[in-house]
Amino acid sequence: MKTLKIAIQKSGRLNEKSVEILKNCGLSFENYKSSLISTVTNFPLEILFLRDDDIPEYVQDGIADLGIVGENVIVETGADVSYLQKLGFGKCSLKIAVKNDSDINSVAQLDGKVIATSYPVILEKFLKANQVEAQIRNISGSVEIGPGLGLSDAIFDIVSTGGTLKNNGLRPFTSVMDSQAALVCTPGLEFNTEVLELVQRIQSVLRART
Ligand code: PRT
Ligand code: ZN
Repeated sequence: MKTLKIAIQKSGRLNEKSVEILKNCGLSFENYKSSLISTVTNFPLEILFLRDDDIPEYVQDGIADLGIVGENVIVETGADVSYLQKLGFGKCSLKIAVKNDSDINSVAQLDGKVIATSYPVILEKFLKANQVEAQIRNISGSVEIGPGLGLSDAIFDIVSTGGTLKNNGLRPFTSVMDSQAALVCTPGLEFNTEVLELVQRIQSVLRART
């Protein structure tokens, strides 16, 4: 029997819920803050703790067989992975927002404007689909600060409660995609016996919640 590897976020918004769902599946493992790998003692599985950005490519390349990561990160990296199950946590939307007093109210009005984002791939696809030519400014964090500093006319970022936008004097005007954490696997592993067993256990944990 092959020991599978599952990649989950080491720390951040998805870490706790990822660990929780695996434990609720009856998997027994140590979860030390400092360890990057943990062996499940009652199932042929190892858990790799990684930066979320690296998970889609690790799964695509088969370095990890499975992964738990936000759909937004999968789409942004363009990794070729197979979706097994949406997990119902880490829910958010990717939205375009402008300053409260901006006169931009439609996607077409973004033409010729500067948009700051950490998700340039998703944004570029969206703009292309809408035949809008805007300049994308790739920023790795604190994107919401851009319009206030005159760095950009708009931002494209993750929104969950909307509190951060509000606190920075921004209003969202269009939603590009919804996202949540998903269980994915390397293409071709969908019907592996242990993968199927794990998916079944996760589905019964999810069913018990509703
Ligand atoms: O260190 P590592 O690279 O692993 O983590 P990270 O810092 O890149 O990601 P992390 O932990 O912040 O987020 C992991 C995933 O959680 C994201 O890829 C999304 O799939 C999901 N998620 C859900 C969110 C949010 N909700 C969210 N609100 N990711 C980020 N945010 C940010 C948002 O950009 C905003 O700046 O949180 C801020 C607060 O949001 P509001 O709207 O609630 O104010
Ligand atoms: Zn990240």
